[in-house]
Amino acid sequence: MTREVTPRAAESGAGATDVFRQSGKLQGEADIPPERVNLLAGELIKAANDIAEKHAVTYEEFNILKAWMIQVGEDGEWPLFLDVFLEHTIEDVNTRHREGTKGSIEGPYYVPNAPTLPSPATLPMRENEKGTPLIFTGSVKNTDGDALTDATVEIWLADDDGYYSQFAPNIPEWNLRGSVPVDSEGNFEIECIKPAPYQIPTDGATGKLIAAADWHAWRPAHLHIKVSAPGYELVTQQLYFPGDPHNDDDIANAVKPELLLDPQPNDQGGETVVYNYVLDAE
Ligand code: MBD
Ligand code: FE
Repeated sequence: MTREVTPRAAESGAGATDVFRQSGKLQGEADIPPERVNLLAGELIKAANDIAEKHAVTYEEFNILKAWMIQVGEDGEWPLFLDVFLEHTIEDVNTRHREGTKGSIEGPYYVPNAPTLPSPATLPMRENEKGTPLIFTGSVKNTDGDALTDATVEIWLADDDGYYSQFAPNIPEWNLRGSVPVDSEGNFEIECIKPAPYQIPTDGATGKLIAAADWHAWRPAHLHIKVSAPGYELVTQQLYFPGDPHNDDDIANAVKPELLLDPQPNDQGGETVVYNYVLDAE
């Protein structure tokens, strides 16, 4: 997949909208029963009316809301907006039953079918890719402690400037993205860089709302991971680094204490992080 992209929010938003449309996530759409639509849409509309009543929303505010919602669509930022402000709760209620490893939100910048790189793997990177070299290593087991030797660890991360390949210009297609089957013992090792803190696009409709409300647009530095194995629940996750000022103040509310890494200096001049996964059976 090749897409013309520039660093403007509308282009990264349009990219995220394209990726969502192609993702197959809408397959079950027609199956949501009317009772459920009535309940959810009804309560959402009631909540909006309650807010309008409680705060005596003016016509000026109502019209700005309309214009802003039109702009979110034009900028292609509904995936971004919903993943930042709502996905954390969706993720939480859908993974509460798990005994195994905690997940986190997927966000708008996952692209399926990244190149397969057997462990130990080095992610696709540019010559002189900026950032501290990072070795991410660990194991994948089930809740009984058995190694899952047919597991796959997918990983994607922003570069040192906070840009994701395929959503910003002039970055090789699969830069800092890969799909790593574990070794015969269920272990993996992935070499990449330590990601930088990430600011969500400020020039699109989502950024305009953030500025207008006097919020900030930052997410802490994070790795995105998906760990899968046949017969087990997919873990979609993010991992974070201690000391990041936005770990306690993530615009997307997606940090959990279980997702903080403990980086150690390694003898290659970079850092090593270890994370061991436990998957729940389906
Ligand atoms: C990201 O990189 C991200 O992970 C989320 C959840 C939202 C916007 C950008
Ligand atoms: Fe991200």
